[in-house]
Amino acid sequence: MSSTVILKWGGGLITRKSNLCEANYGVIDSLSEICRRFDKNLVIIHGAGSFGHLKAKKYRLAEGNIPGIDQNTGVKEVRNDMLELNSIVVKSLQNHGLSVMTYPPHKWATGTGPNFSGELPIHEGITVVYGDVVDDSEKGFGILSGDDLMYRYATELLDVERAVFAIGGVDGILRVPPEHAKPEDLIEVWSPQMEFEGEHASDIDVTGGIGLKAARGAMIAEKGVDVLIINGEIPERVLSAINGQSVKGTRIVSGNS
Ligand code: IP8
Repeated sequence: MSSTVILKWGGGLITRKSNLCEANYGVIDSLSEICRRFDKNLVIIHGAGSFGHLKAKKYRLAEGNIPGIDQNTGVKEVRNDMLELNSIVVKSLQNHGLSVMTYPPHKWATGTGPNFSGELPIHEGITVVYGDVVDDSEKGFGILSGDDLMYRYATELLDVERAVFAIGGVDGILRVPPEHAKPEDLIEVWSPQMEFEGEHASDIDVTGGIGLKAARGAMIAEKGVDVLIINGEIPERVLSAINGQSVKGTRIVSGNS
């Protein structure tokens, strides 16, 4: 049986983050092309970018049900927008000849954070899931981040070789915010004891930005799985990372290793 790589396609990588529901088709196709070039099983978990965060912020969906505010429209719209982004991703992979099955999380997962409930669906070939608006028994609904799905897939499937977070705009975790960063500010090996001034666009993002990826990455590394954060705009890096070859980026270690 071939092994499995868990790969995040960050929302800021596959969409234009500040323009509502604008996909970055060029990047999506280049990532699909990479996925054709090896024979491992793959779980692709894509983020939301401008198909999720802008409206989720507007309707305050991450806070759950707020009495007196009509959030139903927001829940429906964000679920539909995410289905649209998901179908762009799936079509691109299929156009590259890949066997893909997608499982919208609002149909099988409940609750938010790393301990959400639901049996992880899996397909022999490429499994696609994504950050979504899910039902929640206490809050009514909430936002389940793709980073929490990364944690669960990377630690619960039996044959996981590594987990790779491909993100947009940066080469990995930087010591300072990207606009001030020099090449030497890339942290090549990061553990939770190390501080960094990660940028979190909280005016746009309803989940945790790079900080959440680092935190979930450390939880994955703790279970003995290799974790990398890399720049997904450079397709060759994604290929090297998937194949376990040395690549520019940040390797996350648990701090106990
Ligand atoms: O971009 C967020 O998922 P993420 C999902 O993976 C929504 O954190 C709908 C905002």
